[in-house]
Amino acid sequence: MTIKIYGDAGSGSLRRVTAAAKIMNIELERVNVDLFKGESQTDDFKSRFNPHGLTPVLEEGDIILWEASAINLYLADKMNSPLTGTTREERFQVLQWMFWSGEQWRTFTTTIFDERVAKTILGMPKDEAVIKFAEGKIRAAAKVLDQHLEGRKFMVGNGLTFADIDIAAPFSQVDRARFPFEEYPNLIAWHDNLLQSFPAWAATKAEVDKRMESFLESVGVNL
Ligand SMILES: N[C@@H](CCC(=O)N[C@@H](CS)C(=O)NCC(=O)O)C(=O)O
Repeated sequence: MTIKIYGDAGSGSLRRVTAAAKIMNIELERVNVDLFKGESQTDDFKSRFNPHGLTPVLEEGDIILWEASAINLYLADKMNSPLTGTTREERFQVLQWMFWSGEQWRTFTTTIFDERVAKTILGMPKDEAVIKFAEGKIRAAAKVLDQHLEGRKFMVGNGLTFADIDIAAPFSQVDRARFPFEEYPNLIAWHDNLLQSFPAWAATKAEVDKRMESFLESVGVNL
């Protein structure tokens, strides 16, 4: 059965799914949802796909699923993929980092993306106090990641898992949103290794960059 994935090529959340699907050799039918035109915020999209108006969304037959991590676990379950970890202990460590990255990591990188990128596009003033608060949270989390990644190539075990993909996701927008990642050398080295070792991670980065840069240029926004 065809697996459709709805999302915008500029989205780091969609990228988590498209990269993982490539790595698992799963073919997805992409359905473009232009987030800059608000296409996920229509009543039709919300009632058919995701009441929160967020992407990515997976559709396979009668199954509709949102949240990139849940979509990835659904896809991995079909393939018995090692992206979920290779032992029972690893599988729970992968889940630990996936849940953590949603609440303690991407929440704050998304806040900075909204302040520095989305608000600039919308012509709204940035809130420097919010940026400062979110950067503090990111630095505290990045310090822990940096220590964890000392001498490691992967977040869990000896291979790529969803822990890496979920934590690496904010690197999709780092050039535009300027998260303070450069202060953490092990974090940078770990991400450089992901880009070099997994062509799907590099190819999907190029896709996000192309979409974001061409949109920003089309509306004359210089961040
Ligand atoms: N926690 C969600 C985040 C989804 C999300 O924030 N998606 C953004 C794109 S990266 C979106 O669709 N935004 C549309 C909007 O805000 O209108 C996930 O991991 O899938």
